[in-house]
Amino acid sequence: MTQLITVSIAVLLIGFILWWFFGQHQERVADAQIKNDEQAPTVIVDGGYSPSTLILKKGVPAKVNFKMNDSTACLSHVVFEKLGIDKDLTKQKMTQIEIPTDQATEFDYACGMNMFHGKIIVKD
Ligand SMILES: [Cu+2]
Repeated sequence: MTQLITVSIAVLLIGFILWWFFGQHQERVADAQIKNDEQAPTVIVDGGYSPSTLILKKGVPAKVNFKMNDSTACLSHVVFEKLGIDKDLTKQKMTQIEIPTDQATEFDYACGMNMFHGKIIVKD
């Protein structure tokens, strides 16, 4: 009986470790909705970026809203290196960032410390 309990706990523990390492870091990809010839998707900032990969339609003006649900200093800034953008997300609940969609490309962004990463893909 004791053995059975030990084995059960071990299996649960292994399952938890697997979930922790592989489950949590699963990438979420989302397509932006187009409304009135504009796309204004929302990225939720809470212990990371959700969705971590956002797909925008090429040629449609895009403003990405970063909704700040995180209170740690780590995620307080969002940095788009390629665009020269470094925004403080803690000033307001929602921060709008304009993303050029004139050509198919990818924009990587990160928190101010380059620990959390997200990606915006512009494509046809
Ligand atoms: Cu950070």
